[in-house]
Amino acid sequence: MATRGFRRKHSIGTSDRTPPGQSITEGFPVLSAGPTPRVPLATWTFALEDAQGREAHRWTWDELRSLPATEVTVDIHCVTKWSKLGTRWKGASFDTLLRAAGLEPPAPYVMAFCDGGYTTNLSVADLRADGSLIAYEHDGGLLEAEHGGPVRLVIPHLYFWKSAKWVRGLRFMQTDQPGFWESHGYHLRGDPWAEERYSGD
Ligand SMILES: Nc1nc2c(c(=O)[nH]1)N[C@H]1C(S)=C(S)[C@@H](COP(=O)(O)O)O[C@H]1N2
Ligand SMILES: [Mo]
Repeated sequence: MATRGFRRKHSIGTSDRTPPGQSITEGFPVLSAGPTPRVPLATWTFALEDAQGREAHRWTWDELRSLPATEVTVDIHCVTKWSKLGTRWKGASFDTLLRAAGLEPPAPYVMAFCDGGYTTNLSVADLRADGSLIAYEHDGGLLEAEHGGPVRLVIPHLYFWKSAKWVRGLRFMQTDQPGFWESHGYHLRGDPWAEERYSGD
């Protein structure tokens, strides 16, 4: 297995920042399992739910955007083998949400849920990792709908399917349960540096 510091000097489209099997793209491909949902910002909310599905806290669009913001510049890696280096995002960190809600995580995992029905599972530790964000801006402008606007997760140290577009909330879970792609054979965690593409990798 290739390691992070390994340089493939003679291959085009990789660098020491591309995980094994990935190639750099200059574009920004759109990968969606269904149509792009459109939700009016006036009724949009983002919720944290306890393990029983009870709402612990919710933010409107204006409330979310008035929380202390975090900006990150990160590399992203899609399991379909493209990587994009140096992407810029702005949003609220998970710790900012917890602090604003006055909550301690009641369980070690979450299921992210989205408009359109997409779900993906994450650990609280991965949500809290450096670079992870609940993002509403990309590259200096509001997040485009096709890329997950108004709000998406950005979990750059995991394959990009974990970065749920059109995210509407996080439901805490006591145990790690598969989301949409994870129940179709993809890895429960999806670390690109360990090539955790499929369950069993
Ligand atoms: N709600 C939702 N989120 C999603 C997806 C999706 O189909 N629906 N696709 C995932 C996959 S497989 C990838 S690679 C990225 C793609 O994000 P992009 O379209 O902005 O490149 O979003 C992830 N988040
Ligand atoms: Mo993907």
